[in-house]
Amino acid sequence: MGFEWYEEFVKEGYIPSDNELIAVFKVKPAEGQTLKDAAGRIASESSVGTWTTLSTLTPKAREIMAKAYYLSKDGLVKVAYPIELFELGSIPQLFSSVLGNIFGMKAIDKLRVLDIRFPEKYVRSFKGPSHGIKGVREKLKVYKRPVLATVPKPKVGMTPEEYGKAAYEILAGGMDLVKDDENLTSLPFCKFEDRAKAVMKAIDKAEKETGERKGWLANITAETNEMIKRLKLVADYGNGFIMVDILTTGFAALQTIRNLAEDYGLAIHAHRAFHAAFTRLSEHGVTFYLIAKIARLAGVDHIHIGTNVGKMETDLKELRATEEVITKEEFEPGDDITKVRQKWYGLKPVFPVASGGLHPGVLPELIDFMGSDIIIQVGGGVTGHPDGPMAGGKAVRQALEAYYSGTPLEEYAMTHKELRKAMEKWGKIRPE
Ligand code: CAP
Ligand code: MG
Repeated sequence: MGFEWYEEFVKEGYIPSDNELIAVFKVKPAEGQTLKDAAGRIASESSVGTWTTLSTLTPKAREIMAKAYYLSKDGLVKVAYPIELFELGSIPQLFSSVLGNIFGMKAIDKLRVLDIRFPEKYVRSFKGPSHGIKGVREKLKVYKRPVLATVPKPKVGMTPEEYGKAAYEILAGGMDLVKDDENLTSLPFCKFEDRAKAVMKAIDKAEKETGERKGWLANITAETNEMIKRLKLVADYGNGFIMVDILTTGFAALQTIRNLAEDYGLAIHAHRAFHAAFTRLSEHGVTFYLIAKIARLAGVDHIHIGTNVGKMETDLKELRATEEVITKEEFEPGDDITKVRQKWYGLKPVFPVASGGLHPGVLPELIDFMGSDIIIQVGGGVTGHPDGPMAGGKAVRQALEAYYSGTPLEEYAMTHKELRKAMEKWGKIRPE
């Protein structure tokens, strides 16, 4: 129509410069709309445009218009964005532009943001992880095998004393970290500071008994000023880690916390609760792969990415790519046209966390697929052991001993009671 100018945002064949941000979309136009109509709207609405032509259009606005430069017949659209469209160092503004209004446009029936290539200038405007994989391994003095964590279950419902007792048993049994669950923050029957006191006592006792370094993934998730208070309290107690539910706190809060955590020498464990609300549907939303890349920019040290054997829905190809893109210095998409090459310009790697429905019987398959440079969280698979959490921790360590000595679990279980009892209860089931 005469008042529209969306087609000015479509420049097929345009070759983006290295300094532009490139977004990859999967687009299903609404009834009566073409892919070109939809692509023009995406590039317009996520950069400088609106639904009608403007007499107020400035030369600068025209200069930084985004360009939909690649449209494929099966609905793949790539858009190039001049870097001046973005506030360097600000993740909220990235969401407000490329991950904002476009999801709600009538002309687009379904939209999924598959990947974003962040150019060098943008990547370098973030500090990234303060510890990275090496720094976390150094904190725990665990260098070769996966780092092990357990959430005391029930996920919520224990008093600080009960929680402290569970934490001691888990750590004395052999786990390196005790992790608060995603919805355990500061509750009437388990206030954050009371839990901190109980867990630190447990850590102290377990370290003395095992001679191993132990830690607490302290879930500080709350309003930002409260998170700052809890972060400082955790550091005062001498713990080396905090945990943040990064999608429920939001990236603005995470960026604040990230900088303070570095000042206090704390590594950040990122829990991704809420992600599946917008990552799971294959036709609409955002890939978790992209969320994980953004989390690396934001500077988390660990992030849950799914598993090949657990209870959470996981696409194996995506799992592999996600693990690679958060750990490698340079990601090459190979023949995967839905992803773009990404360099990290020295940003530290993020520890992949495998979690959800894990128990000793599935650990060999897990490590075969994800490798050893991971954090393995085993919640119910430790605290649900027939002989209790300490035996559960021992069973996990025995499963790893078996794996790294090349001994089948069943054989190792014959001479290791805790592993045998775990195998009797769960075998090698993959929980759903
Ligand atoms: C796992 C868990 C984690 C999930 C999150 C839970 O407990 O503590 O939050 O792993 O999923 O609450 O379910 P279990 P993801 O070990 O007892 O299953 O890791 O996919 O983000
Ligand atoms: Mg949990």
